[in-house]
Amino acid sequence: MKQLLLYVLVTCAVLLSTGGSRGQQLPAPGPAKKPGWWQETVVYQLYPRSFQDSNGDGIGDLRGIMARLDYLQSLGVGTIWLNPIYASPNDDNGYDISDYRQIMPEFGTMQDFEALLRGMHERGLKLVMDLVVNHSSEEHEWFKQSRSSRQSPYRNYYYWWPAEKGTPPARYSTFDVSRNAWQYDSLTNAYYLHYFSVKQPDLNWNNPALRQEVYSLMRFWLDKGIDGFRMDAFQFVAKDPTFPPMPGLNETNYINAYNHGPRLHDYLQEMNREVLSKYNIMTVAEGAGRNPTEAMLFVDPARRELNMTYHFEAVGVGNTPERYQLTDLKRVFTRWDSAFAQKGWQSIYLGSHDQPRMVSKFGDDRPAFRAASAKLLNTFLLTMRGTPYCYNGDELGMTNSRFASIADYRDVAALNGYQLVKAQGGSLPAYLQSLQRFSRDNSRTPFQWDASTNAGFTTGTPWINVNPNYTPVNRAAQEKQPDSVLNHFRQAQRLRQQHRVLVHGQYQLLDAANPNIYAYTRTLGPARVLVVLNFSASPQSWGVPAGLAPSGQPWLNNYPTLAAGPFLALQPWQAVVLPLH
Ligand code: TEU
Ligand code: CA
Repeated sequence: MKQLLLYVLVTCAVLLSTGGSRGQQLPAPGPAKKPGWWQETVVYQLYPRSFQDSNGDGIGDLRGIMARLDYLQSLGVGTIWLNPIYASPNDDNGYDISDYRQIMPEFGTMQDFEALLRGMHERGLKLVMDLVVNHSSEEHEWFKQSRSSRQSPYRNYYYWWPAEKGTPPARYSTFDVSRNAWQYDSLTNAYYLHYFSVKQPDLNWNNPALRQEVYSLMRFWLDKGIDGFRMDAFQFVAKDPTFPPMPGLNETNYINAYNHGPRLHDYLQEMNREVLSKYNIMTVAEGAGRNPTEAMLFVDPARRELNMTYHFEAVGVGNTPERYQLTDLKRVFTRWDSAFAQKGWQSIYLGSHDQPRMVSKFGDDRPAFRAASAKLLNTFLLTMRGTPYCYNGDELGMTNSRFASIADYRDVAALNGYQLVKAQGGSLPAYLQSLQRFSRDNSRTPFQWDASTNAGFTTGTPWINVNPNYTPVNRAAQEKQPDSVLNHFRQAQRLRQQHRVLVHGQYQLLDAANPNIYAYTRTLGPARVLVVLNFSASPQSWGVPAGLAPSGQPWLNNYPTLAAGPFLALQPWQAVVLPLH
């Protein structure tokens, strides 16, 4: 099982030590400074391929998104992060880019993009684009040139190892069918490096010409008016071009080993000087740093690099064969919060296009508990310090798709993992079972708009099957129910906008050892709130600590009532936000 997990885990779940503060004694917040807009926004991550198809080809597109702008605005979120929409042969759903300045024809045209950006700005929504520059597609013109000859001016845009030097020192790849990150290319008798699939050759950041190309394409989009970048796999971009042997490197530790290569921060500081500092934008690096200390290097304002990062440790807590322990989740979130209490900023998320659905993993997606637990998780995301990220569909409590057959999967990670298990004579049924829990395709199924065919996503055949639970779980039904997951999300998000304490307030964990209840306070000057979350399917009684007397009605409650007193009697998955005296 452990071995199988490795094939399917699609996170950079860095294996972090468990040390660090338990957060009981937190330092006072730093001096008041005008916050950046990116601290006070809520980000909605939108997976364009699965959001809304406008022309019946079964693939979501920009005009589809445009048709849903009023819905996005109705959520109250401030920023939309679009997964890649650039030209791509789609080996890895757009994370393999063949032209950074073109829109993928399946998604639309540059005119469509410009209209979409205008439409968002008119509604007060900001737009953040994915920036995928650890690697390109093998179909990018740079790579075609690079591969054509050892003399090509583009040769050093990528990493090549001449075969006359022998086999290159071992490097592992995340998606490769044999896990080898070196691919032999007979045209020039050399190997090229690919940390991801064989069709995603790694770009050579040691080459200043390549870096200038990246800065130039960043300006291209920023000058169109976009509001920032989510920087894909950025912790991997820095590499020692001599590729020294890495003793002890293996299939489980390579992600850590590749993190934080030489000159990574030189590149970021250069990028900041040349590009980022010239715009009022949001920048977030994916997976940056193996621990909070390393992550701080990216976001310490004095270093002039990025605004925030997001780590994998919390989502990694749920990626275990057994169900996760709430105490682990609390420890991880608390440790990261305390590391950023004085300076820097972080992202808060539980789901993404690389993760299974948050309600299936951290909540309870059985019909009796799905809605309550989804509301609880949204309460959590929207009451933590940091910028919350809502992955599209999580505002409805969409669940894992749990496909039965490999033919239903589309993700290169799942398909190549299957080939690998097969080649090694492993158990394919066991692999399929693990995909039902961990595959990235669980969260990539079409958005569930209504109860019509294909959930209102397309009039054609969807590129990936719709989750069959779309008849009970869809947006149209939830619009009609005042207490739906959707309306609760809107309420929670409004609450965050109204109360700065929920954005900037100091976080203090309570009752750290409680295996069922996640409780914390947020404090900003005189403003103080208590958040109590019952992460279990059974009723729980929780004794309110002395000095934390709630005043008045809950600000937010996912049940109609709360039995309060010296003990809170919490219903299954009940989540309450209580103002304090
Ligand atoms: O992910 C990079 C990353 O390291 C992981 O979270 C990734 O899912 C895992 O290593 C692959 O199993 C980013 C994107 O979010 C992901 O969708 C892309 O597939 C990947 O980069 C390559 O571009
Ligand atoms: Ca389409």
